[in-house]
Amino acid sequence: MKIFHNTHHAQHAGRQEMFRGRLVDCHEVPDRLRYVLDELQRRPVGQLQTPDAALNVDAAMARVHAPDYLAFLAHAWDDWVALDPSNAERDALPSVWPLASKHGFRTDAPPLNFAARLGQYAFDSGTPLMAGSWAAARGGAACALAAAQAVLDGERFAMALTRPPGHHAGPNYMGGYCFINNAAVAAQALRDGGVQRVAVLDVDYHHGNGTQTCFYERSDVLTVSIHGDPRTEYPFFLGHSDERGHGAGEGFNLNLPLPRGTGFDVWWATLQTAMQSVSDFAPQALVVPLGLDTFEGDPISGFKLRSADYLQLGRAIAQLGLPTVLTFEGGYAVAEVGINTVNVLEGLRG
Ligand code: Q9C
Ligand code: ZN
Repeated sequence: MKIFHNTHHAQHAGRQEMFRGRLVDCHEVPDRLRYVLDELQRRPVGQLQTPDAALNVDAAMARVHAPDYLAFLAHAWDDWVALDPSNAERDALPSVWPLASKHGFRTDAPPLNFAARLGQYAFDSGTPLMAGSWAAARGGAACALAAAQAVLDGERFAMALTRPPGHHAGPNYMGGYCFINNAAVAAQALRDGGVQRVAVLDVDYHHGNGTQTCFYERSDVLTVSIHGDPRTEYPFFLGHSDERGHGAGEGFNLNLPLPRGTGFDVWWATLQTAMQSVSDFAPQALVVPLGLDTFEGDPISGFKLRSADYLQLGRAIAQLGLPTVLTFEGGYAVAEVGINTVNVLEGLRG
């Protein structure tokens, strides 16, 4: 198994996120990835490497994200500091949004004001943007592309071990700690490399709204997600079971929401349903957005998986018998995220 880690990740280190009317310390912190790397030192389950610098990461991101969104991200920090030099000491957080055009707000007259532009491209105020966010997010896309390329070259398993995470980022928006959708970049790179059908099996606690949206009208990429019920859980506005895809994509999206508090037995039974739908689709490759925030000790989530359960998850993924790319998504019980992640990888090896 090849594990591509993002050497730029720590340049993205948000200070605070908006939560219940005040700023609280960020949950999505550089230590998350450091703990995984530490555990990989103890249990070297794969070959740790960095992506080949020759990979065309900008082209791969452009296959998933809108050009204006990518241009916004690339220049956002400079624009923020240009507003006021003292902004350099503060992260940029959105504070005003156009909602959807059905509410009467216009999206055909793009604003020039930076706060408005940030709001146009973000769906929450929990995703701070700072000087190194673009370098970190772009470095993560390189990991996703490298992992997809490794699988195209015959590797059975490859992982993009990166942060910030990606599965909440849509074609033209950020949110949920995500900027670039690494899982979507990997899935599209597999398609572009000649794989006819790709399945995405998202096991993060939160619905993979960004990935779902990227492929919602397509029949060549099946998206399946097991997650906390959006009626009570983030991201709230997507992830219901009646979202089955649209147009050519109808029948190629499956959401399996579960109530907050769900334990391993019910989660495991739901995983079997998810895996059956993947098998029925007969894909030639799999992408797993791997969130470890289903863990019982997670500070912002509500499922009750235990560390040993992640070995089982790894074994189950391996049993699908598919060339597989994993992307590192959520998981905020920092002290255990390394053990839980490497348990999945150990389980993959059978
Ligand atoms: N203060 C991922 O797991 N905020 N994103 C929830 C907690 C958003 C999670 C409120 C959670 C986003 C990749
Ligand atoms: Zn999550």
